[in-house]
Amino acid sequence: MKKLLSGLMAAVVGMTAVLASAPYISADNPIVQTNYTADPAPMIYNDTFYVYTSHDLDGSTYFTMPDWKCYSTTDMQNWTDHGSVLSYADFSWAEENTAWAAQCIERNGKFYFYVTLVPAATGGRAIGVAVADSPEGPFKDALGKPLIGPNWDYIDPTVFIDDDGQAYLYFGNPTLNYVKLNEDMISYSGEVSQIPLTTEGFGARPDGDERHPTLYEEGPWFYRRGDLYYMVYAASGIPENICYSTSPTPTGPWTFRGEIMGSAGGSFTNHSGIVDYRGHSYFAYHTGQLPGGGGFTRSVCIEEFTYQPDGLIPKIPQTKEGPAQLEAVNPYIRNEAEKICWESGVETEVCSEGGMNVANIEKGDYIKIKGVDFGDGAEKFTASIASAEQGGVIEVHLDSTTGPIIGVCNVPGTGGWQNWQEVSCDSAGASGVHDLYLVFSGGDGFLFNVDWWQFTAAGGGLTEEGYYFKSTFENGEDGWSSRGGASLQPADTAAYEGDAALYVSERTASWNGMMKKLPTMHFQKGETYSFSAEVMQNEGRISEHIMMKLEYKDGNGDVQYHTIAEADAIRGEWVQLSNTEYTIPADASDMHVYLETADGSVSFYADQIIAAPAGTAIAGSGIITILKGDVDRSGRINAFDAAYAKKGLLTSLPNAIAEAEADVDESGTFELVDVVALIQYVTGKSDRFVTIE
Ligand code: FUB
Repeated sequence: MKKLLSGLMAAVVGMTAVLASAPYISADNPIVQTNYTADPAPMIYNDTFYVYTSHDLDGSTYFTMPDWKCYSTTDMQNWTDHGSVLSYADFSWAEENTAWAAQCIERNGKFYFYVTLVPAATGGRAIGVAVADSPEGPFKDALGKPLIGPNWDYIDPTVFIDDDGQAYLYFGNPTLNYVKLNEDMISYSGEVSQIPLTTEGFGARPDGDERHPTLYEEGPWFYRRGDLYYMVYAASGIPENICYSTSPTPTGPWTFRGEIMGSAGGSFTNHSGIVDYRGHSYFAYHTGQLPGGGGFTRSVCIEEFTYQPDGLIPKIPQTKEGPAQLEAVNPYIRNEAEKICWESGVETEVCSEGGMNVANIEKGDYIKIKGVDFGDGAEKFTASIASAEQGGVIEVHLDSTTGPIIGVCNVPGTGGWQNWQEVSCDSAGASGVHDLYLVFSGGDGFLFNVDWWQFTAAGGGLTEEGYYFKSTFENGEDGWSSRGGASLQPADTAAYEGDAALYVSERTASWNGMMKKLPTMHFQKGETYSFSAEVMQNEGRISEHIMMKLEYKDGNGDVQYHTIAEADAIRGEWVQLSNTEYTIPADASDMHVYLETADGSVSFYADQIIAAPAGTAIAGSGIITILKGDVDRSGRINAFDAAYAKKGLLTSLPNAIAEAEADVDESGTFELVDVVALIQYVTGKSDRFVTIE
């Protein structure tokens, strides 16, 4: 990089002066505003999207970079700041502020962080490796010396573990090099190999020279998708764009595939990373688009994209909005204040309570949290605050810094910037999904710090009976909607409770039925709940199997189905589908509860559908236990049952329960073959219900 810079410093310095006046963009890209971030390295772990970044110091006029930071999200819009996870100072051999691009990868529960540094004793550049037990660190230098180098070319490590377990570490500017890492991930076998930079492999540079024969410049990102290996890299010199090449093997031959992202964006470098998360593909890069931003004060941005059917990557535009939000924020659990979509004026710092807190708050500063689902409404706002000064006020707004105020919380002095205290205020006027703005006001100077915030749902979010919801369909569909085109009609032709039930008809397949979205304010992955529903069918077979199920998206974004409760519904009888200890799968999002039948398309009624805290017993019709052959319900199967069934065939059986018990071949209809099979059984001619057609 030094050689690259030496030839280009004049142009770069001129360019940063222009770039420093980049427009202030109050949008959701760049993803971090509390400090400058560069060289993003995304990593998916434990259903969470982490991004590791390098860190340009404020006001830098060169790559003055002290440490690496870590941010995470599960919704792609609100990012939790995990602070500085590793610094040049953690490497005894490294020169100050030379913490350039890095990448982290997990193997066997350990996290390996490959970094660029300058070895103080020798100069040049080198790749170091640090290890941690958690994605958020603390990371420790694994070797006490460089893993590879020194060599001026050795910057920008990218690491990938192939399906056969072989790990590759690529790196380099302007050469592209790799080593095969050993299984311990902190040593390698063989020599450093150099990839031949051919124009077929890496494109033709119009003004190419011996050192830069192709478009390849630096910042490689290496990964595999299906049978294709991808090398995505900063290209074309100054200003850099992002191009990529593909190969059928991990080490070539490479084929140049073109440009992914153009060079606009207020930074003369770019550096990218690509990952898939919850069924979406994401491209991380950096620009100079924050206030004061430029070529040495960069900021990480993220875009969503879709691979072409042949696996090629489309051109990706830089946007202010970034990716769509994947799930709403639940305001009724503790939310870290450092989980931010956008902020103005604040910073973050290490919190004495663990994690980070928001600090340096002055009047007029604000934090935006995108897409918060208030459900039916909130009644209280609580925050954990600390102030060594006079405190101030948190104004809680919806949708913008001047949008409706849903709470005003006075914050007192607490005697110290880390002396934490909870403050609460009434909240009213929020329901449904809104962006949330915490707007800070008070006197001059720093006001207070915030560690976390949380709302309390109106009425605790529970019905008077202590349920999350109860649907009785007395006045409508109670938030249930059609699944697969079934007709839903609140009807008074049947009811388990009150005067009406929901009549589900015009089903054309067993999966058609009724569904309801589970609000995030109450229903969380991995948590346990009690569910109950009353169902009744009076148009189908003697018995129809009816199920209450959960439809959700798993960690890969794929739709999955999970049974909550099921039962046989005897014609004309209400039956309770109930599970007082149902645990939502640990990777679930976008959850809907629904009712369907195991097969067929019979119409049915549903009533008194309840979701409640785990363990809540819900009184209902229970489940009718059918003992096949026990037609007179005596508890035994004998000649009386055969006689009763025979008579029932000639006249009729008293009810559907008796019919279900007489339907010994489980065909769904009580008929002559059932009576014959029953007689064979009770006379000892067969030890099973054998039907003779
Ligand atoms: O951040 C310092 C250097 O700038 C990186 O190592 C390069 O990839 C470029 O982004």
